Amino acid sequence: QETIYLSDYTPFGFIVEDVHLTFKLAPTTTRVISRIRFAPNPDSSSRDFFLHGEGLNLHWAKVDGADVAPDLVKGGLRCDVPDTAFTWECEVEIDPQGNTALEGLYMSNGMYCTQCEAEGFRNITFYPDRPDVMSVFTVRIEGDNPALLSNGNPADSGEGWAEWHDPWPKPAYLFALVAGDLRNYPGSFKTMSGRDVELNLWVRPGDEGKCAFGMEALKKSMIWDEEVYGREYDLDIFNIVAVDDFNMGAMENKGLNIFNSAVVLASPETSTDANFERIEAIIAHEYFHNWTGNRITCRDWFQLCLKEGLTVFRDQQFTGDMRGHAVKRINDVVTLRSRQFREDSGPLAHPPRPDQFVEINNFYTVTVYEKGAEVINILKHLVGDDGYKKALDLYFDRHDGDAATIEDWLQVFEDATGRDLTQFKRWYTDAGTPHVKVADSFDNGIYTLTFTQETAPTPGQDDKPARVIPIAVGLLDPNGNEVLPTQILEMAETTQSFSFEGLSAKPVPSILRGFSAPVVLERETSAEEQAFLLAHDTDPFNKWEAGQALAKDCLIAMTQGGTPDQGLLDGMTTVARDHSLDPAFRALALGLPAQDDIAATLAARGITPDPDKIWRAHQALKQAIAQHLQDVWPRLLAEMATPGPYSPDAEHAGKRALHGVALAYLSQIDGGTAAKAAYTTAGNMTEQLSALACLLSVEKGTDELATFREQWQHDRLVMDKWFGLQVGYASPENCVATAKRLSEDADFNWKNPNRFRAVFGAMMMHHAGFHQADGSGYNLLADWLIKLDPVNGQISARMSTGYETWKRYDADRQAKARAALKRINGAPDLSRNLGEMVTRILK
Ligand code: HT7
Ligand code: ZN
Repeated sequence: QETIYLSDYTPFGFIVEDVHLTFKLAPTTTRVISRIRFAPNPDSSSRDFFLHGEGLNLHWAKVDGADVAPDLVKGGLRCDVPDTAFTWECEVEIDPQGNTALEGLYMSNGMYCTQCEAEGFRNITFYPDRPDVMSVFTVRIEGDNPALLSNGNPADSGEGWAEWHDPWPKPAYLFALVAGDLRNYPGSFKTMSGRDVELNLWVRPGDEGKCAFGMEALKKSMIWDEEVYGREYDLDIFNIVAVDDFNMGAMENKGLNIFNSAVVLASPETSTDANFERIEAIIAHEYFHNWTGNRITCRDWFQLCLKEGLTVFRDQQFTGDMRGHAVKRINDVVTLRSRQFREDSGPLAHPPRPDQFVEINNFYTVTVYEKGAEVINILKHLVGDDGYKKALDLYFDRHDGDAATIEDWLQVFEDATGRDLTQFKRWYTDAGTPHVKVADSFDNGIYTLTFTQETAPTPGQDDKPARVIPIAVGLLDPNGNEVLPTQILEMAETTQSFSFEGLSAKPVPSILRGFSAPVVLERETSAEEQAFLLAHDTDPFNKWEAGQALAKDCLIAMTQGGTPDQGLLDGMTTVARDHSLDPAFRALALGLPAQDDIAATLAARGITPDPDKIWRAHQALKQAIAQHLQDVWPRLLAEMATPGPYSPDAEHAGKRALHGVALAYLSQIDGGTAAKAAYTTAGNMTEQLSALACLLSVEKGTDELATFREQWQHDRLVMDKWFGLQVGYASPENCVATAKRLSEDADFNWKNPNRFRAVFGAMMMHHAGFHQADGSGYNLLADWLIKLDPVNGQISARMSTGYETWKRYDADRQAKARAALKRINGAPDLSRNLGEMVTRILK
C-alpha cells in the first residue's frame, strides 16, 4: 500500500487548455475519444507526461496527429511529448455494465451515469486526474437514449446525439455524464442580475410525482446563496438527476448534480419528515458547492475540508434559517458527538486536513465534513460576523477560478481581519478532541472560571499543543435570572482563568453555549445544578444539554445498579408540559443519549462498557420515564395531532416529532395498543413508520410488517426503510439473526448500496446487537464485507467503521473483533480501500 504525503505536492508539468470528449455509448463496449490541448506549465519544471488511467483498453493514441505508442505503466501511461503546446488524442474502450464499484462510468437500472470524485475520471479516459488541473470541457454523447446530459450548457443536438459545452474551467472530478430513459420535472429561476436559468430534475418514469419538493428546495437554495453570500448561479441550465445505485448522498458536478434517489425523491406517502429535511439540506449542499468547491476548488485532496467543511457550514446555516437554529444546532451536535467524537478518539482519528493517506475515498469522513464545519464555526466566533463576511467576500474575489489550500483560506481571514491565525490553524492540522476541565470559585463578589485543556495523543500525533478555544459563557443568579448574557471567552493557554466582578451571589454558569467549540466539557456538577439549568437556561442548546447530562449520569448510575433520578423525571415532566417551548425542542429534550455515547463516556473514564448493561439501563429508564409521565402522553398525542393535508415544514414536523416521542413512551406501558391504532390511521410515512417502530420496539408488529411490505413492495426507497427498521428495532439477541435473515430475503439486492446499508448499517448502529458477547455481530459483518469488497470497495471500507470502537470492550469481545478484522485482512485481493481501513483499525 503506497502512502501519499501532503509534503510531496508538486504541480503538474502541463496546463490543459481545453478538452474535447466523444462518448459512443454501449453497455459493455463504450468508446471514449479524447482530444486534449496541453502546454508546458510555466509554474513547473517537470516535463513528465504521465496521465492517470485505470481499467482502460487503449485502442490508439496520437500526438499532434501522429500515432504514438505510450508506455502503459501502473495507474496510467507515459509518453514523450514536444517542448511546446501539443494536441493529445486517444480512444479507449470501457465496460460501464461491468462496473459494480460505481466509480467512473457505470450503469444503474439501464441508465448510464458517472461518479468521478475523487479519482473516478481515470476510469473513463487517460487524463491528469488531479483537482489542480482545471480545463474547459466540450462533450459529445452518442447513444440511443432519450436523455443525453453532461456539464455546462447544451451546445447542439440531433437524433441520437447531443453536445455540451462547459465554459467554466473545472477539474476532472466534476465531470459528469448521464444517459437514459429519463423524465424531466422542469422549473425556472431568475438570478439576481436578471438571467433566466432552466432547472430540471431528471428521474425514472414513474417518479415524476416525487420531484416537487426537491425543485422547491433548489430554488430556495439559489435565493439563499444570493441573499446571504452574494453568490449567483453562472450557467443557463441546472440539472439534477436521481440515480438508484450510488455510493454516497449526492455529487456536485458542474451544472449536472447527480443524486442518490434516496436524498432527492420525496412524497408525503413515502418519505418521513427526516427525509424531507435531509433532502432540502443535501440539495442545498450540492448547490452551494457551485461556489465553494467548483468555482474555487481544492489544490489537492488533502485540502478536501476546504470545500467540504465550508459547504457543510453553509448548508447548516441554510437549514437553520429555513427551519430554526436551536433545533438544527442540537441535531448537528448530536451527529458530531456520536460520529466524529467517536472517530476522533479511536484508531481512525485524523485532522480535518490530513497529511497522508493511502486511499482518498477513506477520507470522506465526519472529521473532514462535520469537524471541518465546526472549525469554521470557531473561526467565525474568533473574527465575529462582520469579519467572517469580509473574509468570505475576499475569498470569492481573490480565489475565483483557483485550486486553493487551507493556507489560502486562512490568509484571506488574516488579511480581511488583521488577526493572526497561527494558533487557530492547529484545528486543521491536529487530530483529537480537546477535553476542557472547568473549576470555579466565588470570592468577594468575584466569580472565577478556570479552564484546563488536554487532548489525548492520536495515531501519529503524540504532542498536542494548546488550541485557541472560544468558550461562550452566560451566568444565571440563584433565582434563574441571567446576570451575564453570553460572552465569548477566548482560551489560548493550557490553563486559563476568567473573572466576573460585581456579583451579589455565586452564579450558576452556563458554559459552552450553542456548543461554541467541538470539545468535551468536563465539570463536576450536581444533579440539582443540571436540573436548574434545564429549567432556567436561556440558551436553548445548554438547556437541552443540561437534560442530556442528567440523563447520561442517570444511565451510567443505572448500569451500576442505580435507580432513575427523581430530578431527571421531574425535569422531563416540566419540559414535556411547557407549551412555551417549541415541540421539536421538546421532542429532543425528551430523548435519551445514545447507548454508544454512554459506552464512549464510560471508556473515557477508564471503565469497560458492558453493552448489555447499557441496553438494560436504557430500557429501564425509558420505562421509568414512560410511567412517570403516563398522564402526559395521551395529552401530547392529542395536542400534537396534525390534521389536514401533510406539510413538511418545520412547525408541522416538530409537532409530529413530539407526537412520535409520546407514542414511543406510551408504547412502553400500554403494550403497543396506541401504536397499533396509530399505524392503522397513519396519513403519511412519518406517522406510519413511527407507529411501526413503536410496535417493533415492544416486540409486536408482525402483521403490520407484512402489510407494510405488501403496500410498499413496488417502492425501493420505502422498502429500504422496511429492511432497516427490523434490524434497528430488534432486541439485542435478535439483531444479528434478523440481519442475517433479511440478507437472505429475495429482495436483498446487496450490490445496491442503499439496501446493503439499510441492513448492515442498522446492525452496526445497534450498539448491544452488534457487540453481542458471542461475536456474532462482528462475524456477520466480516462475512459480508469480504463478499462485498471485490464488488464495491468504497462501501465495504466505509462499513468497516463498525469496528472502530473495538478496543473499548472487554477482552473476550476484543478477541472476537480482532479475529473478525484479521479474517477480513487475510481475504484475497482485498481492495486498497478496505485494506487501509482494516490496517488502521487493527493498529
Ligand atoms: N463531493 C461529494 C463527495 C463524494 C462522492 C459523492 C458521491 C459518490 C461518491 C463520492 N465520493 C466523494 C459529495 C459532497 O460532499 O457533496
Ligand atoms: Zn460536499
